[in-house]
Amino acid sequence: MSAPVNIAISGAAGQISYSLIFQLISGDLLGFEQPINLSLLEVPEMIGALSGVAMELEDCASPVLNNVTCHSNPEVAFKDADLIFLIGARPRGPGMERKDLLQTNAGIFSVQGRAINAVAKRSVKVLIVGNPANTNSLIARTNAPDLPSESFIAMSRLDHNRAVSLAASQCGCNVSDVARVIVWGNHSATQYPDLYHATVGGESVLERVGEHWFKQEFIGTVQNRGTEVIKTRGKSSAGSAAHAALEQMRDWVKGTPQGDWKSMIVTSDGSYGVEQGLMYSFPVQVSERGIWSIVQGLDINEFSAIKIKESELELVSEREAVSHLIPSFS
Ligand code: NAX
Repeated sequence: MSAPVNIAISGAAGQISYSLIFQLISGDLLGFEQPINLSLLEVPEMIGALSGVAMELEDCASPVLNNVTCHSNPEVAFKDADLIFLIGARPRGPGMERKDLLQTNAGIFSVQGRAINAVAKRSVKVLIVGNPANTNSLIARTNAPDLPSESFIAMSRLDHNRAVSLAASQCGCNVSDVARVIVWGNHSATQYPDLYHATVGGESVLERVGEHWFKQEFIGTVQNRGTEVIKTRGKSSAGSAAHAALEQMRDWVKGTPQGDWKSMIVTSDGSYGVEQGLMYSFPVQVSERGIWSIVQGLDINEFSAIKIKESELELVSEREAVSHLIPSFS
């Protein structure tokens, strides 16, 4: 067996982590042959509950799990981490707007960005899940100036999966037949799920589903899916979010499928006119060596250009609201 990979998780006693952690020790991220060390981070008042999760992990007797430790200090939790899931944040409850979350969560991610900068491996990969994910990842990234900006990405995979699932259902096909869906922008109601490049069995999805359904049904349904889950379940998405986090990290480590791309929130290099430095969801391909790049050269029509800009402007205003926590904008 190879040396264990160090995986750190913040918000480890929360509902998303409770689903994610058990997938990790089943080998779903790195394979059953790859041992892992889990370093779990929580706020001090949740350390008791977190110890209960650690007990359950031990009770799984998983050969994948080499070691599990619980922490309330990020500088200890992130020490020598290879992979980090930043999930810990205050979740959105019924009737709560994302803007209310912005200020509450911004402070957490500046502290954690500095801790990662100080103690994680220089090759660390950090996936931000906690909302507002784009702006939290901007704060974490800019507070880690000694690490490459490529080391920080945030999760739009749940939105991407929702879009793929809805498109497949409308086409009457399996999700594996649908490729090249894009979710642009912010993980918020301004996100733009785009089917103009999507294919089903190699043919245009839009030709199958029609532009009217795409514009009148599809976009709004994907944008509001998180809110609908909260209304229906009484809690925000957890199992699907954990599944998406695992898939996004796995694609980042092992590469995206040939001929397809996935939506990921990454640092903008100015592609498609999005302001450089913003954390924005783009179509992204990842090489087998784990290097991501934004897919270039896609035709953007006027309808898409307006939507892409709208989400960019929302992110600019989020950035302004937390500018005191951002050492630089690039
Ligand atoms: P929970 O409230 O169940 O768990 C969050 C956990 O984070 C709590 O146990 C809390 O004690 C802990 N925490 C808070 N501050 C912390 C800190 N400074 N350090 C370490 N731990 C800390 O929320 P859960 O449902 O697990 O959701 C977690 C986050 O994911 C929320 O911000 C939520 O909005 C976000 N989501 C993001 C999604 C995305 O697509 N990017 C989708 C799902 C989800 O809504």
